[in-house]
Amino acid sequence: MTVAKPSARPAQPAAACRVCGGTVSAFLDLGRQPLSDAFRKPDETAQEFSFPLVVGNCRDCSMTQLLHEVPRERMFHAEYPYRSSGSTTMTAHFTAVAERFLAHELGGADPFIVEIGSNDGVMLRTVAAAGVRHLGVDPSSGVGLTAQHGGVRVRDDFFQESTARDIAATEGRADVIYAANTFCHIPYVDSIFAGIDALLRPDGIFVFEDPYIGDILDRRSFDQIYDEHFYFFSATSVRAMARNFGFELVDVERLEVHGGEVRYTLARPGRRRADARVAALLDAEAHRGLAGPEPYERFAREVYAIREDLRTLLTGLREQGVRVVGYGATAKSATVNNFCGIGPDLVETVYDTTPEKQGRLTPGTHIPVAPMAGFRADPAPYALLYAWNHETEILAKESAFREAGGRWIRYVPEVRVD
Ligand code: JHZ
Ligand code: SAH
Ligand code: ZN
Repeated sequence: MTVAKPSARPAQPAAACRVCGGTVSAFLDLGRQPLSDAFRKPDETAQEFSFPLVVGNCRDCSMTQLLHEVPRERMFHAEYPYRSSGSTTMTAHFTAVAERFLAHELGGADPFIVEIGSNDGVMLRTVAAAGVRHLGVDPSSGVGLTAQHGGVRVRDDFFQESTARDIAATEGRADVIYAANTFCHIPYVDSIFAGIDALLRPDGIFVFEDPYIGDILDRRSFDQIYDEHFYFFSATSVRAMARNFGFELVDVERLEVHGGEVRYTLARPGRRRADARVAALLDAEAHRGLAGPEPYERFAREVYAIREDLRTLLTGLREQGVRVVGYGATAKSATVNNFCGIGPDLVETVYDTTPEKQGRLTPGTHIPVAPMAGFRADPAPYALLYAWNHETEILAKESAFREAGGRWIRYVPEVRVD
């Protein structure tokens, strides 16, 4: 399998910023990549879709973003396989989010919560159980059906200005609009903000949580970069974006989930007092130079070193005839496998609990995905932990693997075996 040269300059060095129209300067080219959540059946022979995965940073508003956009219908559709409830940690996280909204954010007589990207209903089912008016908006109708079975109301649609206007006209305005791991997936922010403006009550809040660029740089988690993740937010870039569209950043909370995220709260100007955490994070970002090119260029060098080390480790094990399997067929793993050239010759099987991924092949490099039972029934001496963001949960339930002499391979923040 061929891999791009470490010295490769991005095929396209610059593009126009999707937020401010300024100049996005590329800092890392991860090569041509498949759709990260397109797990094909073994007998599907049609040419796989691929696109150039290049990431850059806007010189003007400092928003980190992809240079190429994948059409949204290719990614999010009836067969979209990701299920938010596949992790008990994430399920507990979203139950707590819902409980907080229910306890603190619902002022009026007939409160209304809207979620963008409600997936299988992991957050809204707690709201539904409390009997509070709500609506999830999600174009992936397969996961939406699961949400509906859990008592959640879902509109099978992409959220955008027209959707928001229609909801406001038929159901009234919302107290809270929430989006977890979804806003960073949507390039067309102008339409999103116009929709938020149409749908949010005057004192309402727009809350979103997404991977934090500061953590991605610190943890070298280059696998957060894939088709679905269009933006990589910081307090600096989110504040500039919010201002540009008539909103104010009033809170930021660091979260440990998914390898480090920030929850941002936006309100209409003057409606909420900004928490001191906003200024503190802005200061910290200025201090570490997040607006300049240096941290991104260093990150790109570190990512090439990880690829080198991971390939050396895996090819060495193959030469010794040692078996390696993968744990968690994550969307993130598409970037790792395709950037590092990891196919079934280096990782024989990837185990995953998601029925919609099992019996299929990983995108691009075609490693078979199998049900988790096989991980225990036919243990390999090495397991590559693709779902490293769920490490605490996974290591707790897989303690037998380590006790039997099995070893975990990690690739962020560096390649490590233990
Ligand atoms: P996980 C997806 O990313 C795509 P992925 C998306 N773009 C995004 O931002 C995040 O989700 C939110 C499996 N698993 O959460 C389930 C086990 O097999 O890291 C999943 O297939 N056993 C919307 O896919 C995968 O691993 C387990 O014990 O990178 C985890 O995927 C656990 C905990 C998970 O997100
Ligand atoms: N909020 C969940 C789901 C994240 S998966 C969680 O944090 O785990 C991202 C979801 O966003 C998918 O279900 C996808 O179908 C949905 N999505 C993508 N683009 C969207 C858009 N424009 N409007 C609404 N939902 C969208
Ligand atoms: Zn910009």
